[in-house]
Amino acid sequence: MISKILIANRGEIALRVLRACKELGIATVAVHSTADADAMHVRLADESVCIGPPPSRDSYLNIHQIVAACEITGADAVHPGYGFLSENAKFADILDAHDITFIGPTAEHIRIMGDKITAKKTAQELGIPVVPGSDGEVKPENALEVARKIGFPVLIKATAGGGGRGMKVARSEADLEEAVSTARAEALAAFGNDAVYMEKYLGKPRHIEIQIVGDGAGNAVHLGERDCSLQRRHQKVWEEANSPALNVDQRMKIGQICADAMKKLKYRGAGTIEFLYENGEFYFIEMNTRLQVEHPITEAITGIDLVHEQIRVASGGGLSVKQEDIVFSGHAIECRINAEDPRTFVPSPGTITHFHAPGGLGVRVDSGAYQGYRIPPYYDSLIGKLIVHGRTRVECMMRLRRVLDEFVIDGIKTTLPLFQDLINNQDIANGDYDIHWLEKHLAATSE
Ligand code: MV4
Repeated sequence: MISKILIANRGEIALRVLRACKELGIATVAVHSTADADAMHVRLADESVCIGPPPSRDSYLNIHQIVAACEITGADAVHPGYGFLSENAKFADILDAHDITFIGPTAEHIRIMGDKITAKKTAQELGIPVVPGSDGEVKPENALEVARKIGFPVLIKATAGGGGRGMKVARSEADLEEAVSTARAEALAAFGNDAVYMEKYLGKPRHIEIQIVGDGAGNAVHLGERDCSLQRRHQKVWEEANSPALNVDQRMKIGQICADAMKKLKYRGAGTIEFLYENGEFYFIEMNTRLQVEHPITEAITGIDLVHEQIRVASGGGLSVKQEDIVFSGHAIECRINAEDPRTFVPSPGTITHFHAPGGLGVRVDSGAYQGYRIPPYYDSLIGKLIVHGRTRVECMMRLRRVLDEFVIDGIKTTLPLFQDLINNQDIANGDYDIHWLEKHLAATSE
């Protein structure tokens, strides 16, 4: 059993995890850098420990400090949130060696999914459809032969990649040599590893991801999909569940494939299987072995608290639900509220002089922000998430329009005006968008 959880994170996700712990009657420990002493999650936790100066590597990424904070407070488990140490296999191993429960998958599963080639190979062996491509790593001298076999256009990706770094398109043979060498150089600079692989390039896909949870003993369920196609520079901006592009049969079919794969893997914890979706087909790209930012839209349409499930399976308690009990009800949209200029996306830290969150039926605001809160400049600019639920997509959109009008955040720039724009756009109303839509829209409306 878990009796005290240390939350190794900050901001809205630390607060989110804290709320789940409280609902389960589990004691909480917040950790924070010196820049976050006045954060909401620190105030609401039962205990808190300052773990270092503002830079993440000295505080939220400092494994020694976090383990020490567990020892000092007697925490018997750590929830890593997302980002920071959430997909760090070495951290999971170290906690294990200290008999502290890591609320997440095994270190082995984190490692498998952290290497994109091993992840793809594993997914394929588990029966998940993958993007056609090279069989593992591609060396520069073999690139042409592999690309001809796949057919142009092809995409070169970094094995250690993620977030689009070390990714280059080659539209024809003439582009190939340069694409491979720049992908390798970028991969080496970003990840210290220049290994690359090759895939068929999909031109206008949607990004659709399946939420799964497993108990580590061979039981797993899927909680449907999220459509995360609306993003800018690999940062998601707006997510929705269900995807406007899928019908119930497609949802249940790909969901079952993912749940069955996770049963075979004996996966423990929450995870997300990411696909590109084009012309009615799903193509696996990667798997995230953590709770994701956009998990609340799945919670809204299923009524299932994913952090409760994570804690249950980490303590050996098993899943609270069977697949046949999971019902997908209505539609949910999440808007990521960043402290950024809504047009340039330049960060805008500073003091919030006025903060009024909206309310009413179907409205959830996950945020550690409050009036008078000073946003430190050291971390990512996500200051909150607005999640709106309705019985239909139309009702959800109408509600979102009402809710955006109520939301007040003064003193800093935020991305709220961007959502005012999107909610009035015809393509968005029609659900007619792919992974390139938002960047094209921003370029077209900045002229
Ligand atoms: C692709 C692709 C097209 N074809 N793979 C971007 C980050 C990464 N993790 C995978 N990515 C892509 N992989 C093939 N074979 C296009 C992207 C991509 C993308 C994917 C999801 C969401 C937004 C994106 C924006 C640009 C490119």
